Amino acid sequence: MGQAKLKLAIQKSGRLHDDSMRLLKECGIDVTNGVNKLKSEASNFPLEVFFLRDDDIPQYVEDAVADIGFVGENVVYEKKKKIDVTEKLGFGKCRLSIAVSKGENYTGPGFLNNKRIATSYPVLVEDFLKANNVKAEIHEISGSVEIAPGIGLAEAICDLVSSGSTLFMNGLHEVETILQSQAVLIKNQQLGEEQQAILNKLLFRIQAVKKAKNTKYVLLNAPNEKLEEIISLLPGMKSPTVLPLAEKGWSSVHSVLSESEFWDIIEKLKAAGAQGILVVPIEKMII
Ligand code: PRT
Ligand code: ZN
Repeated sequence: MGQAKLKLAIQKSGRLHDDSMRLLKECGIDVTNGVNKLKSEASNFPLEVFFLRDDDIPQYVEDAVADIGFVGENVVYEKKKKIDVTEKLGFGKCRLSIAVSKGENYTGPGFLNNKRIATSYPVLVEDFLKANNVKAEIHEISGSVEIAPGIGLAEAICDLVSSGSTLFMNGLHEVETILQSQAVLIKNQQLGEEQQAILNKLLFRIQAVKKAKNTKYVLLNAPNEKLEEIISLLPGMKSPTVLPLAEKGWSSVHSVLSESEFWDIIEKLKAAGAQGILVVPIEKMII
């Protein structure tokens, strides 16, 4: 009997492919990605990777062809398959938004009454319309949704937006966000015990990588008479490390800061007399 393996489905090519492969690599999992390969086995982790179209991933996971998948929440919630969403992965961030021509005076969802909306997300748009008591006609199209108003096919569109430049270039403006989306890990609802154990190991690594991405390691020099004040500014994982410097009256202080509090705290540290502040990335973080 062979060793149990976890089967993971990721996007074959497209916006999520590279980040999915990078995440595996950051988790210390080596997967070769041959051109036109359907699947590949990790050399140092019990994982088999299937390369598929993103739209098909929820179905494959529901059917247990794959145990887990990396896919956008937009696809997960549009497809409404029987799968569980287990972990947000922090990449592939975008939003699903309604947009209308720049000249239109949009006053709220009621504007959409009796209008035509072009989209590749009919299910999510229908949910939005129902929740807002609006009756509109949904035109499902599979690509280049943003040109629909320009060619007279629809008065509004609903599509994914990240920078907003596609909408801008097509003379459209965003009026409602109906979903914030990022890549997530989905899993089959009847995962076997062995597969669940492998998934737990993978999740442990993913969480360590995600935590590290949001955190920085900070080293600074502090005059001893200011040490107490400087230490009180640092949250740290437990308490900061303090080491004496060769120069008398000075210490080196090491600590860990989250990305969000970073700028605020750095300014306060400087004001309190800290010098030679070094901020370095953390590769993995296990707490
Ligand atoms: O072949 P396959 O079916 O696998 O790929 P696909 O063509 O369906 O999907 P792909 O590779 O375009 O996108 C995969 C996933 O990436 C999506 O399901 C989202 O979860 C995520 N994602 C993140 C995006 C975007 N950002 C995004 N900006 N998907 C699409 N876009 C498109 C959008 O549709 C629009 O055309 O980019 C354009 C808008 O971008 P901005 O920057 O101009 O606003
Ligand atoms: Zn797709």
